[in-house]
Amino acid sequence: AMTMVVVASAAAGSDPVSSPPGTAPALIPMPAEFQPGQGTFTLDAGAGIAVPAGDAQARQAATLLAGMVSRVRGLTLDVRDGGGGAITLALDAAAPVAQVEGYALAVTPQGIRVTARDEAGLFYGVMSLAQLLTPEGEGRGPVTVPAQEIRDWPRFSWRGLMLDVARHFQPLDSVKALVDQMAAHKLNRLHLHLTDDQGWRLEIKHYPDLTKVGAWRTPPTVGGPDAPSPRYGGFYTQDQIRDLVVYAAARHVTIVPEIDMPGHGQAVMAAYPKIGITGARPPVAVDWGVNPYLFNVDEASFTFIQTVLDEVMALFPSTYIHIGGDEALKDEWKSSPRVQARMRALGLKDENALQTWFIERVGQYLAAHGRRMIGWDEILEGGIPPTATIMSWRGTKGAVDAARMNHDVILSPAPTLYLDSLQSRRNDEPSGRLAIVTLADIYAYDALPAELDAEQARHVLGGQGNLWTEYMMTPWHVTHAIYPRIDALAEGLWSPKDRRDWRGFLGRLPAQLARYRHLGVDAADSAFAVDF
Ligand code: TNX
Repeated sequence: AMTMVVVASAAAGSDPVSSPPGTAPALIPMPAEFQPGQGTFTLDAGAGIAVPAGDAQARQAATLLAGMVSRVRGLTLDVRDGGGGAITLALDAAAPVAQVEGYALAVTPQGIRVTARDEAGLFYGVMSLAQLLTPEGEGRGPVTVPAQEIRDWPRFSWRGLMLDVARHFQPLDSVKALVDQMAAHKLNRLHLHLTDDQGWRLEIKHYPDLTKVGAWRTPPTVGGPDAPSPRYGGFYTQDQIRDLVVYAAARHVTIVPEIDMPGHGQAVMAAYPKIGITGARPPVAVDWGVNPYLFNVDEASFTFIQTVLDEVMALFPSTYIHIGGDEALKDEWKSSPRVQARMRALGLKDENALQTWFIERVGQYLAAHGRRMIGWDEILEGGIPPTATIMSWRGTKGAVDAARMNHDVILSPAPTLYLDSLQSRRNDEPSGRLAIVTLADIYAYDALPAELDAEQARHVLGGQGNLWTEYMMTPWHVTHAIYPRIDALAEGLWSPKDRRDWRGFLGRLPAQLARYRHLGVDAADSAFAVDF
């Protein structure tokens, strides 16, 4: 009878318990360590969150916590600069968790305390607390949390997501909403694929036609009363990017820009044909695939690239700048006498070697400005450019090879980490890449290739889910592709391997899905229309 009463009161939504006492907390991603304590703590409306006096970053974290708890549970918390509160955030060089980005979260009958040695750690402790305070159940009001201590830190430093804003432009507000959810999932790198054959999405002051011409194309459908306007596309102004970078930094997310070269450059050639090989002006591409247009390898082309990168570096503080390097068909280089002459003058044996030379020249330019270059694994084909960090998408071989050559690598293999893949065979599954990648597939993925030894494994920075948007015209479709698969991705990139537990993860998901409902995130229900 006792049990019945407890269950009934939780179902009625009053004072729910964030997880059964003594059991691991219902967090996604699962924390590294957990110790149950004695008793519980109940947080009531109006309770204070005390942040270190004058610490703007911690104050921001506390404000986000208060916002989430208010939206999901209707519980108002009061952020206090210095002083006391039921919740205390403390930055402390002697905090129990020494790992970078780590934190300790202690719940006692007297209150809740989050401590960390760095701001990112404090932020992630606060994000965990936001989940503890928004347990499963639709109730509003006070929350009871069992006494416990969580000690947590990330497995990988690069916990990424890529959004292709080139194939279909994605509005700034949707990008910010993604940043919010990445932060809540302890993901920390948003790679924006800003340029491709179908569009150039970043204002560049020196080359206004990149966005005046290159950001627009013929709409995907023509005719009918609902036909979109004849100019289809969009771009981010430099002011918008500055705003986004600050917004993301406050959530410990670094925006990593990608400017794709020497292939995927049709929108560049549409704006500035001289940067290409033939000098002819193509239209901005309206369909998908791998197109022939390549950047030239002459000095005018490098002046263009360097000038663009100067503006990119001024806008994006990220140490890493992605220069693409994928799917560059070499036919245009092969058939250009001037490119062939240059290749011979440089003593390069073929077009793959020329690509490596080209990429390395860009890498040197970035290095001279204190930045580091990332490229897709195709840049290995002519020998690895010395300054490159490799992001491998054609399986994991590129990453394994590069790590063995002492280069840093990031794993984002297709199809498993390709979020444009379908997630069910249900007949209302929105279109996507044909492979079916279920929640379970992503959950099972391990970003550390088993064939690397311990020394080589140190070069694995982490992993990344990639969302290409050939099929994703609307923010709704993007949202559908990302959620809830982002939960599986985040647990794989944050939690220790031995803490991963698929059934346990499924048990923790309903609370997350309820948060999505409250926050207006339209997660894919078809993710569950498969046999796990
Ligand atoms: C391959 S992954 C591409 C993209 C496509 C994607 C579709 C990579 C570096 N290149 O251009 O959008 O497949 O899934």
